[in-house]
Amino acid sequence: MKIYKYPNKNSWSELIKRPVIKREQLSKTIIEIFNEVEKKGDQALINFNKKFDLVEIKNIAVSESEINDSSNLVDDELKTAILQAKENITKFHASQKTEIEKIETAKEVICWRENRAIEKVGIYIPGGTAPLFSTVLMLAIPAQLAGCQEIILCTPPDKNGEINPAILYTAQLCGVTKIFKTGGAQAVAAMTFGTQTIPNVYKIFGPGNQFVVAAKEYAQSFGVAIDMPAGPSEVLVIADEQAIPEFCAADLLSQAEHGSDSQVIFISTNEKVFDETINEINKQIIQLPRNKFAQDSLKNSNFILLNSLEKAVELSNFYAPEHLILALQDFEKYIPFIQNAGSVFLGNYTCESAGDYASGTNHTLPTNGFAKNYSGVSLDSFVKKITFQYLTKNGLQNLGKTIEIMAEAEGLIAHKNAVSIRLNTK
Ligand code: HSO
Ligand code: ZN
Repeated sequence: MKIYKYPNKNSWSELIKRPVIKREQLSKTIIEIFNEVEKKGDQALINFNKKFDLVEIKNIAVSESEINDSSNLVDDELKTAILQAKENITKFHASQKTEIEKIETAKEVICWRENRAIEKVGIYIPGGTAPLFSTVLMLAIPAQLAGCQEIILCTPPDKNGEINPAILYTAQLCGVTKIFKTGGAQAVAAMTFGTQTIPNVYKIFGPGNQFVVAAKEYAQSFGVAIDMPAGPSEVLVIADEQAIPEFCAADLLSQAEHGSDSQVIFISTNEKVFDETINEINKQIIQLPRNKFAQDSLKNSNFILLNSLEKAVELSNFYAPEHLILALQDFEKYIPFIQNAGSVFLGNYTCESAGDYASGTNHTLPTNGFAKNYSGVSLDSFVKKITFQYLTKNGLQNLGKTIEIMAEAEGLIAHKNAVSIRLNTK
């Protein structure tokens, strides 16, 4: 970890640097994989399973019986926890529904917007070291609430050709319509073009490795939308004198254990809290099973002592963290000044894990500085908004002159005529 005590403002841009991401650009590999899937469909996916997942699979689609069996393989305590999380995530996302509001912008000129669900969406869930069934909740629940008709899920199989039962259980619980055993760039290609078994989709969601990220970027050139640009997960904690070092350390480590490239930033205005948090990290880290990831990620992480909370918030806005924890006495006072952050956790008892799993907010959030211009996933991510308008003859009479003058000034006489012909004006 790198420690900075009262750094000069000139050095701030150094402090907010993210670890350089090895960008697997739209490389030959991605293009080759897309070509192969477009040409050979399911057979290409079966071949890629052999090559990358070291497993031979006959049916890419997960069967009914595999889905039903998954319920017996998840223990009751975990099922209850998943159900509780589902309830809270559903409540929060359902509250994002908006009423249609018809606005009379001028007399008898009526405009409004209506939501339409994106008909077909795809969720990607990575394989690897942590089975992210919580991400299934975060993506499938709003998709179902929005009314998406087709919600498919792709995830790589393990060496026995199986998918973690908690992922299957959560997927069927949250209305995922079909699940497929395919991962990496080839899964993204399959959702982009469709294969004999996998339907194509209009928008792809979910985290993944560098290949998946590059594949999602490439998918956009075929008219498929994606949730947001991705980067490694990150947290920034701001702590004043009443913050509890044990809690701060635990929160920082909860982010660090995600992966070697995760980034954690700790800012404090109190030297005692600052030093004790660092000591606590060194104590807690040795107990963690994912100690190696946490150690690696801490190498990229910055611990910064500043002399005011105003400066701390300014630096945080500059960094634009995915997660921001305000371990502050007067956190309410600072809320209006938070300009760039994906999701904010207030006070000593609001750990990031609450939002990662079960409080109700979404954990698919903008990373890598994109909190400056992107929101996290919400109900809105699964809908499009269509505008409607209705003008009566009186309405057009009221607005006609304005339109005619503007059209003429742009030299677009056919536009002007569309009004004049209705109103018999010249
Ligand atoms: N912190 C991750 C989400 C997650 N945490 C999933 C645990 N499981 C990105 O927001
Ligand atoms: Zn997490």
